[in-house]
Amino acid sequence: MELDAHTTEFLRRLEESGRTPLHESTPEQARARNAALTALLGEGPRMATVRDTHIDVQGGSIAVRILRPVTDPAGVIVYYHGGGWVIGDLDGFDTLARQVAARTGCTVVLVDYRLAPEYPYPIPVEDSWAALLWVERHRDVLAVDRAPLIVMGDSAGGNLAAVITQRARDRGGPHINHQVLIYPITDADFDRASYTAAANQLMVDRAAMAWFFDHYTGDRQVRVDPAVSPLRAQDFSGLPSATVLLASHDPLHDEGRAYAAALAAAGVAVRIKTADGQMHGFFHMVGLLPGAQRGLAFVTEQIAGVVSARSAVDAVVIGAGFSGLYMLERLLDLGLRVRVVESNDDVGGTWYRNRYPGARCDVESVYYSYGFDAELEQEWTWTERYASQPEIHAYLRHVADRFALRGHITFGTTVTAATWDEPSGEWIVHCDSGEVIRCTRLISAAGCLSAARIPDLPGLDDFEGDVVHTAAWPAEDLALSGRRVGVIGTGSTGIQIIPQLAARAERVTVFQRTPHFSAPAGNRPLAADEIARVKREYRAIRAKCRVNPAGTELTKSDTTAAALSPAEHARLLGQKWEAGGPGIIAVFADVLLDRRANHVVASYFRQRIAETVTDTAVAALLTPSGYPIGTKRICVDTGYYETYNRDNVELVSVRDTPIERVTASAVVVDGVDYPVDALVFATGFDAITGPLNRIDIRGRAGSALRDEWAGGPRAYLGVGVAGFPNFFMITGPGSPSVLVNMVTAIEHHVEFIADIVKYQRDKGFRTIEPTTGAQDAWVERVDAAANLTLYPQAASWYMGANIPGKPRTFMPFVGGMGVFREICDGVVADEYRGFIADFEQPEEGETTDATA
Ligand code: NA7
Repeated sequence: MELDAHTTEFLRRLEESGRTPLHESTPEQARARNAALTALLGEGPRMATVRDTHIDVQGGSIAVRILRPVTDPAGVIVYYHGGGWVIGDLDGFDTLARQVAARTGCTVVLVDYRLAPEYPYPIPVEDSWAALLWVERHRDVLAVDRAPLIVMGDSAGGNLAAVITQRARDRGGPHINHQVLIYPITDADFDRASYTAAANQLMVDRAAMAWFFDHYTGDRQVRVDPAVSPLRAQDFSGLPSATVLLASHDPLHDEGRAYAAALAAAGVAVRIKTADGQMHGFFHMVGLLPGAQRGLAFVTEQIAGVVSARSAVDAVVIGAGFSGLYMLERLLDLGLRVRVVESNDDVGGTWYRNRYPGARCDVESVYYSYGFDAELEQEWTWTERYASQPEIHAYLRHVADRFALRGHITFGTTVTAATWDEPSGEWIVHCDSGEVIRCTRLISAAGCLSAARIPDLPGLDDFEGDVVHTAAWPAEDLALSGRRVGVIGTGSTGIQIIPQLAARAERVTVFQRTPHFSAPAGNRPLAADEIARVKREYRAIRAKCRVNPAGTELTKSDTTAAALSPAEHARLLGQKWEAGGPGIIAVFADVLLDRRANHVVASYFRQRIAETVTDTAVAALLTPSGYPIGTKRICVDTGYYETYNRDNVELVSVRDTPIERVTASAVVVDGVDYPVDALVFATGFDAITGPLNRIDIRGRAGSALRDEWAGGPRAYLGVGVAGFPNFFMITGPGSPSVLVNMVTAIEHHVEFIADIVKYQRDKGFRTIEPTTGAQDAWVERVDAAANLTLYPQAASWYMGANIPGKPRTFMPFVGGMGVFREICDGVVADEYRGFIADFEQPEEGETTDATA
């Protein structure tokens, strides 16, 4: 990442003016130069009053400046300025303090603690503490009686803010509601990577930091005391929530990140952001560096969120997988107070629960990852073409830690019901823990494939062995060695797990209802040069993913099968088969549109199965028929068909003779007992609607979502439902979701939702939801689009056909990612066409169109 162009120019001019490096200056010279620089900052916003006063401290007195905004103060911020404990004063931070006061509506108290080397450690800490106690004692004079108390500081001021926040906790008060740390000094360690990086030696460099420390405290023993290096504290629990803003080009970057991580690990809610292309000191240069405005906007949004706190939160997000984590990140960015409720005891969602042997993604890892943060994609390195479950889970854990998200997530808790409460304009969310949370917005990030399903087989309760669904695989793994394992289900999951089970168990009996089409995955380690290419071009690759139909870098073929000869068919199919992966289904433009094209591809697969499986009767059973290829999700495998050539693997067809029953030790099919010690259910999910229907969601007038959807799901753009105000779904029914790269689809919907929430807030709309008319038209369009394809011809989970009694409708939107994005962009450009919004609690029949 490049240094911001304005900063580069600023530093160039500074160089031209012939400045002496800080560490070669005397404190007096440094202070004089700093005063000259801060004189350039211009005036801040007008305040109701600005008053300087002196407060008594041990051995003297210090000045404080009280900046009161024009509105009634919503809170009070005690601000400790930066300057390495050696430089900085009230005037130099006046502009910044005014900006903070005006943007947050809080009174800001700027503290002029005494400076080193004349007043070394611990004097600045004691002065800062005295100022905090003074503010607490003068709440009435400051007109902030019960308002939130926030401490804030940058650099050395961030250090003081962190130190006194720890002290306030340890001494039982004053009660601090929030801490804001701008590139804080948290540790006296000059050897972290960001400290030594050449690119970070800018206005404040490693030598300058050493100079500051030497003036503050020469005693190296003292420097490791938490009152100098707060990162060295033993315990971070019980500290107030924190906003941490760092700069990318800053020696202090890593220790700021480490401090945020320590807080988050102790369960403190932390909001952290690294300002790209910015250097140490950028934050208070409002008026000089545009980056300072952006930093200010981020920080003051967070503070505004704290001071507007009521008992309710602004949003509850259900689920902490790919979608929940990113939704949380975006909403926190808007300064919202968010609670994520997650059933599992860790982040990851689908990628937490599906930890069965062989679990792996069927979208290439370099695409199946977040594209919203350029730093994240540079720092994470995928090791294989298709990532395994442990690697994806590790990635999501990394994301949660990197963006300090854990503090906002309640783990091990399931949302059971959510009811719209008209008088308060809030959702009342019930959890299985008994907790009830009120929120203004309810967002489902519950996933498309999270409601796992075990079919109702007669006698299953009598079975004495282990019964495991692949999506609830035991953390301690399943004992396989020397055991006979029965597997039910041969979809993507069955096809992944069966070769693994065959290699480890004594015997595997596969009960197959429908054979699926499977292509070789072609998985392999990623080479260093491939990774380098991707990282170099990542921004452009992500741009393609956003507009390409499948949400990956790959485009669809524009040649139909009819336009090619049989020899060309064979050649292209051979190439795709060798390359591996699900891309073979897009070999011709019309595979999913034209029966003949589809037949060409299906025949090729059938031929490969016949060539691979040695027993012709088994090969015949494994050969799919009766539905077009691709209309049930295409599977990818590693050695699946070869597995049936092993002696310890047996295939039992249950297509014509379904499983009769299960006994204590066997599965019975057509009167024959197949003895098993463990039963593995790879029987799939109540897809897309299942996770939502498991929750009793009730919208206006108590109407239940389950009832509204009894005849099939009805939603607008897969994101909202008429009659369910302020309710949003990430990749809900009627969006591309499972037909494209899920992560691209998730990022798009999350961003759409974040934008609509911001729009709603900016306009002051109390509620927003789709109109019935727009929803009906969209449902019709989704249906019509599906009917142009061969998809509805298969009894697939896309159709709801795998769940007895579930209505048969094709649930995802088949138009592809790019088309869907364009449609959504059009809706936004038309001021959220198809949504209605209310300003106030609506009287009967009274609504306001969002476009009004
Ligand atoms: P799928 O694709 O829904 O596969 C489930 C399998 O279980 C499938 O073969 C089903 O046969 C079979 N099944 C379900 N119920 C029964 C009963 N009662 N008896 C016998 N066989 C049964 O789930 P997966 O977990 O494999 O994959 C889901 C998605 O996750 C996948 O598409 C990827 O996107 C990732 P059926 O085909 O219904 O006849």
